[in-house]
Amino acid sequence: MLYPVTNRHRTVLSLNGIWNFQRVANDYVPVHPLAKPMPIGVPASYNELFTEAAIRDHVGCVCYETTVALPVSFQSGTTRLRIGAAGNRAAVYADGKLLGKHTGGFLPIDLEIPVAVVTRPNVRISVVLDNRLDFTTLPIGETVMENGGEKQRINHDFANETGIHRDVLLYSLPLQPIRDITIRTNGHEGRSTVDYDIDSAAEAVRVTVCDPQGVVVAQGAGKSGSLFIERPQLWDIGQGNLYTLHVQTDADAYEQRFGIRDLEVKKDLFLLNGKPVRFQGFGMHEDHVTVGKGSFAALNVRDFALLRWINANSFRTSHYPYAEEMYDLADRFGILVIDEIPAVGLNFWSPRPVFVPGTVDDATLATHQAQLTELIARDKNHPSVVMISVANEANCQESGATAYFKRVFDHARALTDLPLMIVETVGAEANKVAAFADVIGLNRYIGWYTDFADLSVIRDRLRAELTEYHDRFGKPVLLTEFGADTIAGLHRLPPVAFSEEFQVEFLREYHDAISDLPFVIGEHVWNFADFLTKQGLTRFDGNKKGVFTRDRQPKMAAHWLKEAWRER
Ligand code: BDP
Repeated sequence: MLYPVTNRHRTVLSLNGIWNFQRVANDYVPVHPLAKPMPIGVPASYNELFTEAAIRDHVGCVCYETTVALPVSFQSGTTRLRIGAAGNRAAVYADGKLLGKHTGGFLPIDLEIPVAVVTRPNVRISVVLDNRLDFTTLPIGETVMENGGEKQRINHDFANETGIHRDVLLYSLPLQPIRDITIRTNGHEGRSTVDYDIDSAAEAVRVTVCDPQGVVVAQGAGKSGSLFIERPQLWDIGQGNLYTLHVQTDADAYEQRFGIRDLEVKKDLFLLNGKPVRFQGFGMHEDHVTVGKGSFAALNVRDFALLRWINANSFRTSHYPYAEEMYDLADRFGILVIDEIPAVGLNFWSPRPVFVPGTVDDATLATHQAQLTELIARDKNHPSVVMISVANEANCQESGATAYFKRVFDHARALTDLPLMIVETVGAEANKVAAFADVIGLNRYIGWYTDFADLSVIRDRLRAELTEYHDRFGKPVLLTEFGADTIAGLHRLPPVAFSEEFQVEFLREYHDAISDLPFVIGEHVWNFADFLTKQGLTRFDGNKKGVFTRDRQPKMAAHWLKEAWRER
């Protein structure tokens, strides 16, 4: 699926801005315009925009609505509507008639608008969103009746914010469009191969490759083929060298960026262009004050400015695919991305096991596989995406997890050559799944959730647990999470838990403990920034493990990390 662009053959219209909004019944169909709408900003989560707790905590459906007059020029081809993400389930209507439905709040909804609709002078677009989670959604969750109303039982540590979270774009395609482009490269310094595959309605396809400076370096013809590039400028950490494949037919044109790089997991190492990578960075969240999970170019630029300032080289899109614009920036800056799908919360549903019929079963698996398919199709041409994470902290000790994850990994491997990771929390001995992965991610909170505030136990226990994973599975291990909640501005000497001083000591203990373990390929601090969660006794206005505050200002730990990561 190609990202919408404007060029001589294609036009994009943004529908971002003020829409109408209303909470609606769960069986609502927008036959008529909303009766009592209030204005709302798109994109953004609705939860933090208003003053009423009832809106913030609403469980069930809401409707977003806008009216658009389409230009006559849209009538000559195909018109599509694309919402970067909205969820958790979405149903999109034009003048009350269903255009299509989508499940999953973190991947695009892309629907064709019928000609009969495009030719009308005005079209009322309605987007009905349902935020209720169940065992067929990802993340999984439960909606239960409690105190006379529907309540969400969520099992992941970020707020289930809802809304139209990413850009809403109407775009036109020519009658014979280029539908998709797939590029695969291997990046050797002498000579590189660029294999391309183009799905085009028009037969005669011409391709040209320009190097990062815009100089033509290869040309070809046909819907698929291989091009050779001498002495390529490799895409690498901090080197966002981007080539462009210009695809041209008589009816359409598209410019697809790509990078030339080589990835390999070999024994204990993760190799990029033949060199071992030491990941240093964060698990992040798409989460900002007021706009919640809404994606904005300026906020994304700020996050990258901070990532670069702190000398991070990578991040994991915990716990769901991010807006595509984030990957574009990662491509440009040479930042490595571990692309995670929203398979989170598949754990701790005690006392009952999770991987059993009626809980996480074939219906969940179908969603899991479908989202992997959509994610890989969306992100396949981004050089920054170097690994796919298929789940976070699932109950991998359960016997039912083996068959489930075998099918998850088989599915992903059939679609991508990228290394696959699973992020674990269970101990190595009990783990029945990690053998399927190329890289094992391990989350650890020694000295926080266990042996609270005792820093002395971290070093030996962490080293032992990482070593056990390596000994048992013989794979590289990435420390994917470690962190301590920290209230910005709270200073204590000697350090106490929740103070900025404690966070520095805590992170330093982990950082030092792994520094000489050759099979540990890096560390991702939890979390880049403070973020909103559901309310809870252990959550003081959200999760405070950020090294930046929610409004992206540094805590002491950020200054320490900047120095620690400078040396490498
Ligand atoms: C880990 C989860 C992460 C949480 C973190 C925490 O993977 O989503 O936010 O714990 O408790 O288990 O801070």
